[in-house]
Amino acid sequence: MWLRCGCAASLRVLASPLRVLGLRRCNTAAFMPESTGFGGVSGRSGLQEFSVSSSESFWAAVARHRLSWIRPFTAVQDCDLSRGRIRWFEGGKLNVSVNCLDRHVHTCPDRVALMWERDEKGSEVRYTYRELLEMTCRVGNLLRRHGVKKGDCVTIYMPTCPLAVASMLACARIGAAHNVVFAGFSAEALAERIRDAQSSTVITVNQGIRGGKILELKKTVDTAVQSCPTVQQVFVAMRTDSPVAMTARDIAMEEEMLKEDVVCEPAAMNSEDTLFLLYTSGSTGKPKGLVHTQAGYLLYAALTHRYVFNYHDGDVFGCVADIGWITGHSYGVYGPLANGGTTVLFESTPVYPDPGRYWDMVERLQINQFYGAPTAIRLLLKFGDEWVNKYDRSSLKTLGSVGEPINTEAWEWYYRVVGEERCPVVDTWWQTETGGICIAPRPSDPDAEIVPGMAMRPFFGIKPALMDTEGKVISGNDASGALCLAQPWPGMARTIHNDHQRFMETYCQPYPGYFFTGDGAYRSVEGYYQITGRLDDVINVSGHRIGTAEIEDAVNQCPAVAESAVIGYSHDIKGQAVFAFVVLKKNVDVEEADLSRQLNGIVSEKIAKYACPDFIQFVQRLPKTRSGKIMRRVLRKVVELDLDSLGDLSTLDDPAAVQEIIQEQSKRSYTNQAQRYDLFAA
Ligand code: 6R9
Repeated sequence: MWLRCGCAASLRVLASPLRVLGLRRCNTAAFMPESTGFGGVSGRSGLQEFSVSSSESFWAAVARHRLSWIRPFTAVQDCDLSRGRIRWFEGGKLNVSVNCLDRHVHTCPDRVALMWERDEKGSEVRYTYRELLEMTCRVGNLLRRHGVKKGDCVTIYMPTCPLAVASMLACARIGAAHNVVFAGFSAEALAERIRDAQSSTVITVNQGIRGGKILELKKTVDTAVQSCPTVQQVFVAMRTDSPVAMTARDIAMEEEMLKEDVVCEPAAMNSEDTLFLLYTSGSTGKPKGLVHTQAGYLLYAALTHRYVFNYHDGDVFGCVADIGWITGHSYGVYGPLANGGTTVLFESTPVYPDPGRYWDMVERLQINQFYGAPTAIRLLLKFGDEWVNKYDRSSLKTLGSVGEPINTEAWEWYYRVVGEERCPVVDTWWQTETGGICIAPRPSDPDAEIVPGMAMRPFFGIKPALMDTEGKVISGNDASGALCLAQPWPGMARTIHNDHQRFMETYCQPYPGYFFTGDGAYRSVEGYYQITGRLDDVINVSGHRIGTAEIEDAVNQCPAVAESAVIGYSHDIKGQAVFAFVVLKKNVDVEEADLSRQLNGIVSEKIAKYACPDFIQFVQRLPKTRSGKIMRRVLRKVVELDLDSLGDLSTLDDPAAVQEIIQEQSKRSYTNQAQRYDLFAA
């Protein structure tokens, strides 16, 4: 049973005067109150220029104004990107949960903080700021009583729900870091993240429920912790009524929470203490635990939430991302709560029980800003406009998109059908590493143009740079290059947990003095940015990052497999899908169909279902360079049937390998195979 303290009251707060004023060129102070101290800065573009050229003054004013400090900071920043040293607001002390809860409880205790859109349609539950604070304090006290200390890292393996949010905030309250692991990850993937984070405490639920299907989360944790010697205790909350087997290590969470006080002394944290780890895929097999710290992260999440989405007091913010991803952290939890907002926690899928789910929810919860992923938009547009038009969407003011490039067709449909051509669509580019949105069409001067499918404008404090193949900055417009960020900003990740060297190699060393994003971008004649995709071996399936090396590692564990090469190819709904080329060991005599099933089983067991190959082609050998590197670039062209641009094959050890694969491909008609769409990955 979910613990709820007190009664739920839904109180919508009146629009602030700011909403009425909007952004006027002449009224910069009404748009951003801090700007009165910026001396002569006017308009959005003036603010952007100031935020980049006088970055210290900008961030100091914003940090003083928007965060509650226990002790003020003494230095705004101490950063050197070339050395991978990133520090903001040092000397300052604060508590993130106080910033997200207590200060709003003082001013508006009965304002709704969370609207939990449960998987079961029409059974939403609201939590006020007072209730969320009480729940957080109980969890904080519970964790403390069970020995969780400042500096520990708690792994959270839960569906998107209020108790997961309270658990995150409780960690922040007592000074522990959290490590939320997406509840779709397998036991092995979970175990790897628990071990790397050295967690001794895990929080989970008996079962999850998504799209009407039961997910045995506690069982997954049981399997995972068998290979995690650090784990001493597992808190188990009850999402469904089904009892689960409890071991000596397990603690019934709600039962124990009831014994705790609703007041919990917040820890005074240094600005640069760790707030959380979040694992994400890179171009090697091992996921990276990116480290985000307290003040800078929270400030950046709050500021972007306020200005990119034009969020105002009283609005209902509907981010449908799972809390297991950075989007769920920054725009499901921290950004909206730091701003005293009302945030929706979406537990279901876009098509459950039918493809009208999102818009039914928009009407029921009166959502003002809707933030979703292109993969879901592409899926829904195939079901037709009726599913959208059935519901009243007049509450909507801004539509957001995140996770991958949004194609023009999906953008147009989102704008025209969902938003009735009234709501700006903000295509927001950012990453787990950046902590918050870095490039988006808004904020901008009022009525400034928005170009479909373009992220367009850098946010305050963000200075993008495009690099050519020689590592030089490209100065002109109408040019493409490797996207870097030329100066530090408070929201950026500080390091990779236990592996600063990898942080340096991945982000700081490719272009010394710059942060390298791993993405390519085009800068238009007008100076707008368009993200063109990853430059490394990371693919993006339904907006979820996955390294080709991670999938290859899993596939190669099958005893019949000698080696494999995994690539991403275009897929009309998922954005990218997974194609695996597999070389079998000699004398293996298994039906290909059986082997394909086996390999899919291994990938879903080692990683997650969404990482399973959509197609597997068994080949005699892989195209390699003379130094033994697999030429994935060539395989990608073959799969995309772009045989005219295979490029330079002269470095190949044996070009006949490519011909063999092409011949093998032409024997099969991949287009006839139904494209599998796995809802769990949606
Ligand atoms: C927030 C998030 C980051 C990678 C990023 C890029 C891709 C995200 C995008 C986008 C084009 C957008 N990406 N947003 N590509 N347009 N609006 O998704 O974080 O899971 O770390 O993924 O996703 O390739 O580098 P994360």
